[in-house]
Parts: sequence; structure tokens; C-alpha cells
Amino acid sequence: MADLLRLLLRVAEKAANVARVCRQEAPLFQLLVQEKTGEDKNKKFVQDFKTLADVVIQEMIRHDVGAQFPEMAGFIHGEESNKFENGLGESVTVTVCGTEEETAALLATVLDGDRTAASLLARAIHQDPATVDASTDGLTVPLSPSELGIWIDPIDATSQYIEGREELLEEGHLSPSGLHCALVLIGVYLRSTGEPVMGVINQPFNYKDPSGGGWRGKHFWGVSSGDVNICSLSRPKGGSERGRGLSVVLSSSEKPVVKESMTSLCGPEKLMYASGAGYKILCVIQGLADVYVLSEGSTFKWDSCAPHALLRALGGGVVELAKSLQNSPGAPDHQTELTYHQPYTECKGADRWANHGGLVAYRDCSQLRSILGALKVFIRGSRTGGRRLFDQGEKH
Ligand code: 2IP
Ligand code: CA
Repeated sequence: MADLLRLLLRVAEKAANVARVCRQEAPLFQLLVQEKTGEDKNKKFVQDFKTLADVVIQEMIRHDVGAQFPEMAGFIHGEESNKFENGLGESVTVTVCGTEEETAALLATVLDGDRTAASLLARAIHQDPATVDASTDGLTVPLSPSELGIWIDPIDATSQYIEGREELLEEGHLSPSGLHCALVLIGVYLRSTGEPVMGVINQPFNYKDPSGGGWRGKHFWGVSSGDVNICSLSRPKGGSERGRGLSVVLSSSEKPVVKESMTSLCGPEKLMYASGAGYKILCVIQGLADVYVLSEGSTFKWDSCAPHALLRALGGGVVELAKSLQNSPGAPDHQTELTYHQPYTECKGADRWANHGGLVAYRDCSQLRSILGALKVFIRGSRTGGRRLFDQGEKH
């Protein structure tokens, strides 16, 4: 299945192109940042352009993967539905057509006749990027398409993507917010067990070409299946391995009780905040943070599947926080690893696929244990804090 990996790298690059084009081309950018205005005839659509961009990317990936691997066609899932209603109240199903012209014509019906925007978008969708990652040459992956499913997040950290702040990055430091946090995430899981086995991450806005050529992207990939554990990045040296304290990345909207417990564990200077669920896991993959702790059920399968596969390839993983806190010490970590094949049937809509019990992303099992130990001690010492943290886990 190295062919699947190469295909995913290519479609992720195409997706990154679409994301860049939507910010670069004025007619698309205007739609992207436009706020809904009261009397606007197109108000339903204008409000939803970001969703259209997401749907277009998701459908493009679905189209390309389904064409090469028909066995996977019914198992390619994403955040968005491809049914749209335009400003005239007509329902349109967005798909990628056989030719650029046909796709442009279809998109124009959702864009209420805006042919310029529709053509620009269609051109980006039908462009084939030349990039192939030579590091995948000679790779053999012991998996077959009929046992796999896919989760797509066309653009994670959408709010950062729309806002578009260009942060200056310091070597070895994460980006708390801005365009760097926006990622294309494509994760592959085993239908039978839900284990994440392959992941591709594309960061469309990795650095700006100093000669004025605009933003350039960067991709990361990993495969973790049986004896094969390969990642495009090597395992970073960091954390306890280098004798320095543990560093933790959190969402800025994390609960105070978790912020406090992590501050007491690693000290305020090792506590960082960043936007984007996928980006925070990527920070752990890159060694910019040792762990990412999230106590809320605010992420979904499409946020975590791809980066989870990379962490597994590096010897780490992503566990469900609520389950891990209930586990007895010494129980194997793999029992609480997130899986990707089963919905919460008692929930509706996107919530069926939420990571309800929160999560901890880690590279090193001993660091995971330190985090869980610290959270347990803190919860025992603070009754209300404990109750608040467990609310999430008790729901399921
Ligand atoms: C979001 C996005 C948010 C994240 C949230 C995700 O996905 O990654 O940034 O919240 O969990 O579901 P936070 O930044 O607080 O971690 P999307 O942008 O695709 O809706
Ligand atoms: Ca997301």
C-alpha cells in the first residue's frame, strides 16, 4: 500500500494548493473573509464559503482515492456533507467532475453564478502537483485497500486559516496561532480494529518564499502497521531523554484545573498554548512539545487520525484521557488508545465521531504516565476540579 501513501501525499498537496489559492486569488479571498450581511441575497452561501472550500477539498480527495482504489470508495469519511443550498434555495451536491469545465459549471451553481470564483476553484482542483516524496521509494506496506478506511480534515484550525495572521517563527518553537496552525489531515485506519495505520499531514503555510513567490508548504507522513513503523521525521530528542523537564501544549480554552495541574507538574515556562487540534499533535510529533493534553470532547476522529498514525510510527500514541484516568496504574496504554471505526451511536451528527473523553498525545510512554499521575493527584486533592474533569468521561 505504498501506492496509497504516495496518492495521499499527492492529494494532500493538491488540497494545500486549493487552500493557498483561496487566500491568494482576490475573488475567492473576498468570499472567504466576507461576513454575512443582513440584506445579502447570497447570505446563506456567503456565510458558508469556508465550508464550500472544505467540501471541495474533501470531495477532491474522495474522488482521487476512489478512482485509484474503488474498494475504499464507501469508507472515505470527512467532516463535511457535500449537499449545499445556494442563495436561490436550490440544493446542489458538490462533486468533482471529469473535466475542469464541468466542475466549474457545477461550482457556479453553488456560487450563485460567480463564474470567476468557480473557474479559479475548478482550476486549482484539477491541477496535478508534481511533488512525489522520494523517501517513499522502495517502501512496502503490508495492508490491502479492502481493510482500510479514511478520515479527512480538509483544513484543520479553520479560524486561523480565515484570520490569516502571519507569525514569525523562531527555530525550535511552536506557533501559538496564525497560518502555520492550519493543516490538511488525511488519516487511514483499519476497519476491523480502528487502529490508525497511515497518516499524511500537509502544512500549506509552512514558510514564505523570501523572493516573493508566496507561501510554501511542507508535508509529513507515517506508517504504523505490524512490524512496519516508519515516519518522515525521525524521533526527536527531547523531554526526559535530554534531562530537561516535560513540556506540555494545551488549548487556550482548556479548563483552569488542567492548566493548574500542568503548571505544577512542568512549571509555567514549559506550558505552551497553540491553536488547532492537529497542529498541537504535530508539535508533539516534531518534539516542539512532549505531550498535548485535552480534557474536553472538542476534537473529532478527522482531527486526530492522521497525526495519531505518525505518533504511533514514532513509538508514541494518543489515548483517551477519561479512560486512562480510570485505568489502574500499570494497565497497558494501548487499551485506552483512540480508535477510528465506531461511532457513539447515542449521539447525533458530528458528535457521533467526537473524541468525547478528551485525549493525551505523547511520544514517550513514561511521559504519558507522568502526566496521568499528576492529573490523578491533582484531581484527588481538588474535589470540584476532579468533578469538573470527570464530567466528560462520565457521559459515556
Ligand atoms: C478545530 C480546530 C480548533 C480546535 C478544535 C478542532 O477544527 O482544530 O482549533 O480547538 O478542537 O475541532 P483548539 O484550537 O482550541 O484546540 P476545525 O478548525 O476543523 O473546526
Ligand atoms: Ca478540525
